[in-house]
Amino acid sequence: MAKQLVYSLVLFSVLAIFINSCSFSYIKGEEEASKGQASKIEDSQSKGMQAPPNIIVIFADDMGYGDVASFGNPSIRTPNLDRMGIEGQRWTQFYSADPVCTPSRAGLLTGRYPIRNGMTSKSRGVLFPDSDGGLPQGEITIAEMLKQKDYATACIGKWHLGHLPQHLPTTQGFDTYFGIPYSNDMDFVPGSENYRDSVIADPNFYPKITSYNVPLMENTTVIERPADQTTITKRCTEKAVEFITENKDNPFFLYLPHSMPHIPLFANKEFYGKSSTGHYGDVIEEIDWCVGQVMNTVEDLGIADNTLIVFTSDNGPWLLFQSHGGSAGLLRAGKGTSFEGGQRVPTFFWGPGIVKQNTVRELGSTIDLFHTFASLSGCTIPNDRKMDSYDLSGVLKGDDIGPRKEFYYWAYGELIGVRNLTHKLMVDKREEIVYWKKLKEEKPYLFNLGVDQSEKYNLHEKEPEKVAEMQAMLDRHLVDTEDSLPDNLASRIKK
Ligand SMILES: [Ca+2]
Repeated sequence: MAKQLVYSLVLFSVLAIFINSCSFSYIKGEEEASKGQASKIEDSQSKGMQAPPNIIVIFADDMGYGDVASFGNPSIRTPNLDRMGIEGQRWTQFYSADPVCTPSRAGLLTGRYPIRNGMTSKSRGVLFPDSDGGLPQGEITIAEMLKQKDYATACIGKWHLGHLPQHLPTTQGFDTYFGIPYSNDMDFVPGSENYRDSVIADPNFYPKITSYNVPLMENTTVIERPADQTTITKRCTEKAVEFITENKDNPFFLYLPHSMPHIPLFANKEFYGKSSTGHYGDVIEEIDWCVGQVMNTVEDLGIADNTLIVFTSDNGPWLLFQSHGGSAGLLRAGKGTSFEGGQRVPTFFWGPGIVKQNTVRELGSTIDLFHTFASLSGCTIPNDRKMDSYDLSGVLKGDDIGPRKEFYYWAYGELIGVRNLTHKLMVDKREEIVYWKKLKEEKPYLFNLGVDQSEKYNLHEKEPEKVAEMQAMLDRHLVDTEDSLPDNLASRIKK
């Protein structure tokens, strides 16, 4: 018995020494790793690694794929946008998150399909002045994400994610806000001229500012009503230049969503009547001027090497307004539809120290800006929710091929279609111009976008296996979005 006790004690001591030495070496390993990390940080500091990059997103409203010279427009002059593509990257297969304003913006800012945050609806396409909803506070925007690295943040332009105080940009991570809180055609004054009828009667029709009683806001205060829309692009540009200049010494995020070229079209007097393509051309040329002002400012301040500028559009052209509605170029249909013209948008990335010159034919989406900016800035993306965002930074730097291999087309709270690298399946049909009218054809469309960019040839009958494969993708995505937030667009302010 005593022998057994001594034996057990010896065994216990040996075991204890062994365990102790293991944990010691484990702790030592950790210490060495942390020493290594510290020396890496010191190395990067001594090598003068750059601070997180400044990020600027210029977001047009209803600007089509075919409205930029380097995307094929033969008449509109867009030298600054074209320069972004020549020196940086022009993306030919880049998608807005949705074919209409509000959901598109929700997708861009949160890195999630708008269905996930309840920002697409079967009953109302977008938010209106009588809406009481907005982007839920629980959503994390790019501006909030970048606060991990103390970015200064500003939203300058059209918000359209809720105009009530509890939904304004200043509640969603933006330090400051200047612009109009919803679309520039809202608050229509009864008795004013009907825009569409007027344009059809006379393409040179010029609207009155007073026909739209839209407020102009600074932070949470209305400073002008109706907003003088003839100077809206100019004033937003001036505010943008001011913000960039004030923050040249610290990382900043500027979100610059112009309210143009959404109708009613207004251009500043320096641009009005100056293009060869009517009011629409005037407006695009003014937006291009804005792009030039922003690029010149970062160059003049000496911060171009650590600044990324992105230009894209929230959805395709509003074809309902004919010559005031822009062009999707070779793509089919426009705003409101899930054809390519509705969501494939002209997109550029520019930043001499970040972006490697290229024409990029990979898939990308405004939804991917979230993850891309997180990666470039060293911020983390949320891990407590489903994200749909891909990191495009490797493509921007010229190191990687595109990580996005599929894109889902949502509209009006419904899943309309999906594309992969070559094919696209659309299971819901709507009229191409009057896009809110559903068509009663039962057979879906299958297009091979690899060879048929204009979606002319329906392969549904010819390729049933491909239809089944892509239908399975839609089915899986529907299951994956079953836990989405409820509709945040439908409810109205009670009167
Ligand atoms: Ca829009």
